[in-house]
Amino acid sequence: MPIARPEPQEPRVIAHVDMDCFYVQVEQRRNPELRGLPTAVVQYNSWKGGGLIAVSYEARKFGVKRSMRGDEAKKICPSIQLVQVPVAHGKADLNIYRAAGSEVIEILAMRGKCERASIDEVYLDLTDAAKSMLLETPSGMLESITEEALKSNILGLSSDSNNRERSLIEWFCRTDADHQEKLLACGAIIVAQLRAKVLEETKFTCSAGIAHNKMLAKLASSMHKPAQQTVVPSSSVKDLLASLPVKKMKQLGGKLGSSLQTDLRVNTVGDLLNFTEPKLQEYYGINTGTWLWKIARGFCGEEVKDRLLPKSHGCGKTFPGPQALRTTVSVRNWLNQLCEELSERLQVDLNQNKRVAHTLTLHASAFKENVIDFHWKFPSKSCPLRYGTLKIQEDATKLFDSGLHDFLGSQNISWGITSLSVTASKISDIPNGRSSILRFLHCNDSPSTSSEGYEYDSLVLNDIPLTTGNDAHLENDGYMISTQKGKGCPFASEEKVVEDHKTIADQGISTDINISGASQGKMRNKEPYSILKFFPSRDSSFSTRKRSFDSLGQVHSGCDKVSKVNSMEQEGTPSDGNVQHRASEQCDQWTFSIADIDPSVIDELPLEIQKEVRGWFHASKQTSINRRGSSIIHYFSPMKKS
Ligand code: DCP
Ligand code: CA
Ligand code: CA
Repeated sequence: MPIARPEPQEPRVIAHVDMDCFYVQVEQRRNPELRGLPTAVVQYNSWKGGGLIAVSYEARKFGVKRSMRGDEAKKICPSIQLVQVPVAHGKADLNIYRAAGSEVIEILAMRGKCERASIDEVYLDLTDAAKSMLLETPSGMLESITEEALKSNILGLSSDSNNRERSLIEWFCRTDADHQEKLLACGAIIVAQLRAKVLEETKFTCSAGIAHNKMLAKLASSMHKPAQQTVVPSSSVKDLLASLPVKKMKQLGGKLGSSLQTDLRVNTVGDLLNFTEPKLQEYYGINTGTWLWKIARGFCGEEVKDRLLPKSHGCGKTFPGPQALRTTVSVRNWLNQLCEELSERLQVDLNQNKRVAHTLTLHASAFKENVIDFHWKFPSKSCPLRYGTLKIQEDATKLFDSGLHDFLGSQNISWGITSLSVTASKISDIPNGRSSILRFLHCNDSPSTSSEGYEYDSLVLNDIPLTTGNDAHLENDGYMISTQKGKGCPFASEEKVVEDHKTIADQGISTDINISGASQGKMRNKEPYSILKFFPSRDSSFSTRKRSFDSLGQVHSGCDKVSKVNSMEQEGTPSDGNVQHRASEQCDQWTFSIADIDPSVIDELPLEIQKEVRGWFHASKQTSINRRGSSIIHYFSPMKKS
């Protein structure tokens, strides 16, 4: 449910930038011969020419739409060029599009706080940049107004094509406008500059909305496309919302919007003005009521977050109609493929960005054979995320089994799975100490791959209860290709293109990270920068071919299912929370305990590592305290399944 945020003290200047027909532009840049031609990108699927996922503006003129299949598009636009999405792991591989999105973000982030909102969208907070511009050019900003800025669409500004440029210049240079609106004009100039830079450096066009908050900026960015920008002065907000269908508003596309329409006869956002705040609260609760009251007035206090990287990673696929998976073997096969891709992306994120994901979630859609039971959904399941393809596969399988068990209850009937996805969320930076140590665990010359140097195979977040979908709400900024169910789609097996930006609503979990690494990767007999060589060991077999790196073994048994998942991790780990380095069975065994570290050695270590090793000591103490029963987990009984 949406929640109202407090309004900012000072007016903000916010932009929302969205790439035009993004995947098409990426493909056109790869193959410039496609430029200017009606083009569409199609899903990996040969049935009826594949489902269209991105359509160029040239093709849109012929009436080609995203919901169509390639064959259908060819009928209405015979010259259309269809480009297939690249494929990996038997499904769409979106890496080239993600990378292209990152190129754009790098440029857009140059002028202010930047939040990556989806594969092709960002929010920018340009307040400071706009203030600086206004300070530098207080009276009349003519010299900074670019040609691109003069193409802006200013909501509420009446102008015909003959005097358009003149009225825009006047609007930008008004001396009688209040401070807030002057800042907005500066924001529009900055966004025009940024868009021009994006075009120059990446060859991509984008569209943007510029307003005083995220909600209005987002609404505006899609109003004039492609390659245009729209400004929302405060004076135009009322008219904009008066005619805006509720369903077009973010967060009102679903049940809440439908309820407004049917229960309150609210069809446009402006219609909400007929209700007092207490009335809306009476219908929808305090938070949502206030939020509705505020959006009716164009208020939105949500801040632009400083985040250039995705909030989560998800991989999914749909199996419509006869493609439904009906055996655990087939589900496992697909889960393994999805997990493999997820694991690769997590590894890249870890290597490149030093970020770790903490929660693994499995979502599925299912049906029961010959049972019409639309209410009983396959529950989404989450557990702590352990790094390493095999571990992710293993855990995802357990989550699936658990979900299937709940889904079927005591019924012993046939079932089918029509979509599967695995998502890694709750991503955070590795704390400084650990990120520093990573440099010592990797070869300097191979920062990005797992084939050389050490790998963190398993990062486990303990203490997270296994949650069901009821708790793990998914805010979907991503896309799901329609499965065309009712249309009879015999061979279609389309990917659920799960975007990078799904969020699992906060489950109120915060805990320590348990980094452990029972290796399973390729060989790591290089040990050039290992911190381990700084420490004495009971067993001096430092020539061991393969080492794992366990730390802070804070394992608990507070929740039955979690402990099941964790138990795989715990096997062989010390119960006293010592740092222990444990080689796998086939390797030379050697162990290492914190107790073995001579504290005087620490001062001789590089500073970054000193900090981390001291953290181990600290954690070791903490752990022993926790083991005596003081951990917060002891106050809670294991989660009951609903
Ligand atoms: N996408 C997808 N499946 C969907 C919707 C979108 O795979 N159902 C992909 C392809 C799009 C990209 O995400 O190119 C961005 O989606 P947008 O909704 O922003 O649409 P476009 O960028 O293609 O077009 P527009 O110019 O309307 O923004
Ligand atoms: Ca777009
Ligand atoms: Ca978009």
